[in-house]
Amino acid sequence: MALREIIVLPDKRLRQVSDPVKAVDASVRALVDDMFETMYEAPGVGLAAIQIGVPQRVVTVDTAKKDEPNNPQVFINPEVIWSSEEKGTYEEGCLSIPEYYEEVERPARVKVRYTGLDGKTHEIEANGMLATVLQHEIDHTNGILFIDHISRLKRDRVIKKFAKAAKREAE
Ligand code: K1U
Ligand code: ZN
Repeated sequence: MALREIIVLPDKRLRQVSDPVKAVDASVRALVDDMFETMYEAPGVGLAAIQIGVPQRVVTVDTAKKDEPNNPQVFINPEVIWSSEEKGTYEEGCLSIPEYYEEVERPARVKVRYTGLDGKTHEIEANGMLATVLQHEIDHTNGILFIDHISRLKRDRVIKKFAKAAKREAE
């Protein structure tokens, strides 16, 4: 297991569409181990492989509350196959856009098809926090960020702020 660096805005890799995983082999299992270590250390409730610079469609999630035991979940090649008409609003954050939070409206319930670490196809119907985090992470695998779901004014403001910070750091 290894702690990996989380890439942040304006890193262009965050806009990359990740490749499907062809086989769940030892390299995918090692990637998943690194992702959990990185996600728990951050801390975060989800992570997509592209956030550590690996353009593969792999997502880790743990939405367990503080007083509950860990509930690590792995979604390989996840895709939303159904979403509810009903919407829900959550204040989202992103480990790749540190310390920025904004309300985002998304379908309240989704059905997701994915491959598990067992190499088999599974489906899960999610609601609440899990539905939000899954949609946020699947967006990452498609190069979409949660700020793409907010107003242009707010998005431009946050992109500018992170571009400025990166420029300052490079100087
Ligand atoms: O994908 C990511 O950047 C991780 C992100 C997931 C997420 C959070 C909230 C709504 C949608 C998606 C995070 O985990 S940000 C950190 C966070 O929300 C959190 C961290 C510790 C405890 C509880 C929440
Ligand atoms: Zn994110």
